[in-house]
Amino acid sequence: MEFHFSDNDLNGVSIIVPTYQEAGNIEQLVTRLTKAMKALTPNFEIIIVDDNSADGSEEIVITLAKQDLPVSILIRTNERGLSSAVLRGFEKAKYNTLVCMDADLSHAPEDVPRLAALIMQDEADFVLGSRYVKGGKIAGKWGLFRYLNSWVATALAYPLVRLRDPMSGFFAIRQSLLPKAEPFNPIGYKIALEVAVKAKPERMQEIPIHFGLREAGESKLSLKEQLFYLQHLKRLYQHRWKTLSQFFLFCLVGTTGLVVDMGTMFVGYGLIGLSFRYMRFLAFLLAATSNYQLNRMITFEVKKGQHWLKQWVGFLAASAIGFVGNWLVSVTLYDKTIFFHDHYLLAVIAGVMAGVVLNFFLSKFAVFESRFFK
Ligand SMILES: Nc1nc2c(ncn2[C@@H]2O[C@H](COP(=O)(O)OP(=O)(O)O)[C@@H](O)[C@H]2O)c(=O)[nH]1
Ligand SMILES: [Mg+2]
Repeated sequence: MEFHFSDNDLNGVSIIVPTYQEAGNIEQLVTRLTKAMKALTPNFEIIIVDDNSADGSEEIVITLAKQDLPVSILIRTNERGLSSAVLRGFEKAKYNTLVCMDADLSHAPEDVPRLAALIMQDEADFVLGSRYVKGGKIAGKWGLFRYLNSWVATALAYPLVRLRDPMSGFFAIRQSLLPKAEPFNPIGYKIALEVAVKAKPERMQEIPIHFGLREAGESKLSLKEQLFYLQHLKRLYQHRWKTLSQFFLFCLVGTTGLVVDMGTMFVGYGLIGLSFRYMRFLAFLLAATSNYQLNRMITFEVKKGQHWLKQWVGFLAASAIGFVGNWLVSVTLYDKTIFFHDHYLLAVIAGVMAGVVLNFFLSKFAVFESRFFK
């Protein structure tokens, strides 16, 4: 998916509203927005980006536009998704201040001028409507799970960008940052996070909003979206710290390998009573194969069609060499120093760490990202 942003130098505000099945909210949204915006500037437009809802939204917008309300609708039939809808709206926008908000009236139209004004008055390049700064509020009662969920999701994004509410879908941005931004990869829901990371605004502000209840229709946020979010985070981390985040995932996968290894031993040796020696070998092979598959899918995201068997052999070799490194380091430390001789478990840890690092770099450069194994 590619996006093209040319520089808009027209002074004013383009408000982008992604919609899917929001017919029941559009009229109120547009009339309240128009009233609120007129107090700030006569130069504004509302662009609804609808993914072919076919629920009467189009007719409603056409009727409103006929009443001289500055609204238009872009209907997409070949793409779906909230983030890409917003970016398509940004492409079409004609003014130099862009705002993105939900259609369901949980974002108050009356708050939009406050967001936009900070950009227009050159006090910020990115303004986030935030539920979690002082003065921010959330209507309705949230259960413990929802709080926890939101807190974890926010904390996971914090190293990427210092925002208190990166999950918010309510923000304003200076248009001129977009043409220079790094390519957007709009998966999932978190468009504010994607834009803040890729467009790198220098001056960011979070201002409190009262997050209301959805007026009509239903939320489209599902468990699937939450999984998309994890994938989105992974992409952003890899974008920022590629090798480091691969290493982190590699270690995580390694931990699951330990579980496979121990589970295999428990079943084969503990329950069935097979030979310990042979089981060690089998368990290693199973654990290494499961690590291989997970690293292939998650850590290095190998594309389909690349040679499974050849890479598998390469990965087993890398693991074996990693083990030799582990052995050499721990044995050398143990043999040559009094300290590690006395603290032999620390020698084991040092060996494991050396082995993991060696295994990682071999897997990365000599197997998964090497031409030879493709
Ligand atoms: N164009 C478009 N808009 C979407 C899509 N999914 C959600 N939206 C809109 O994005 C906004 C936020 O969605 P909503 O369901 O309210 O999510 P919630 O506030 O997290 O429950 C609303 O205006 C939706 O209509 C989509 O796939 N395409
Ligand atoms: Mg909503």
